[in-house]
Amino acid sequence: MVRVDRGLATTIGGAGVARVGYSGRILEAAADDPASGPCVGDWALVARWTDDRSTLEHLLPRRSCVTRAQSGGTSHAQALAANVTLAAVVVGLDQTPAITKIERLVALAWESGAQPLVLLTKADLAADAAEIAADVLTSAPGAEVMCCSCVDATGLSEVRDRLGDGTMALLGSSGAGKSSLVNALVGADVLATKEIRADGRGRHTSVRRELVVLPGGGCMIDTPGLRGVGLSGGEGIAATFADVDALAAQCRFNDCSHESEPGCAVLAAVEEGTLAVRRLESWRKLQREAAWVARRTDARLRAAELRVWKQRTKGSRGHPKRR
Ligand SMILES: Nc1nc2c(ncn2[C@@H]2O[C@H](COP(=O)(O)OP(=O)(O)O)[C@@H](O)[C@H]2O)c(=O)[nH]1
Ligand SMILES: [Mg+2]
Ligand SMILES: [Zn+2]
Repeated sequence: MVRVDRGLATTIGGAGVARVGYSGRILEAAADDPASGPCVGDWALVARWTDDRSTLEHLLPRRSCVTRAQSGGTSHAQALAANVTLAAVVVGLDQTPAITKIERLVALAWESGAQPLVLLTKADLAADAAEIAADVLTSAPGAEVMCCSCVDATGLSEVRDRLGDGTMALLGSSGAGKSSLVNALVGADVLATKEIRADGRGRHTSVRRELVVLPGGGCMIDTPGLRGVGLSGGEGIAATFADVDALAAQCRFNDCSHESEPGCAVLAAVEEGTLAVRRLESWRKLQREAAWVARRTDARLRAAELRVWKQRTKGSRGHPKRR
């Protein structure tokens, strides 16, 4: 599936590119849990009807999926890109990289089940790109960090090689250079890009997620600028902060809160200067947030169970209802 719009998806298959509608079952499942609805990168079974209409009947299980906790109101998650091999956090070096934002997106990338990668774009604008890359690596242990530029083509072939015939999702703020990178790898302007506004903030050019197949194999999934990325689980945070996690395992108390306990290895590392206070604070913040999302999700599941139970008891009063 290369594009998903309201009620319609664009697919590539044996018969080429097609616009397909959704079956009732797909719509029902998506209404129940939006994250299980059709997503760019999904593999799907499509039925072709005699009147030439096509409908998407079944989604194949995802091997990985970049998912964010829905921003605003609900605790429903939203699937951003399915079946990616690399989840790339794209950061433009036209500005000083915001490390806390990178940590958050890297945690999201870890949660996807794909290999996280930080792509520092616009390397032509930074005198010390390699130094920044080394710095970013300490904030994202286990992730890969690469630099590239669409202007002087630095690093583009390395990115191309790293992708191979896999699929890369591009995650990052609007204006980071995601669409430009896709165009540079394709060798043609297949996606619209926009000039940065005078205040340095990107304009939202991409409105939808889109999968682009590169000449020679491999796919790129461009996503619209991500604002307000909520994390839906704790595993991504643990992976992103593997260094802090390892320290926490050495604390004297199992339930150490790393606030003031004696024998706290985390606080000791801060004291020694081997762990940045900034990093400890951003770890705490993301953990609080994940705990909040987990509570909301629990509440939502309980409400759903209650609905099912009410329906069942209604059904047993002689009006059996088909689900
Ligand atoms: N100097 C420089 N500018 C770039 C590079 N890549 C993208 N840009 C510029 O950054 C702006 C935003 O790029 P765009 O690809 O639309 O960002 P997106 O919102 O992440 O898709 C555009 O003005 C691009 O010309 C690069 O490698 N070097
Ligand atoms: Mg774009
Ligand atoms: Zn501790």
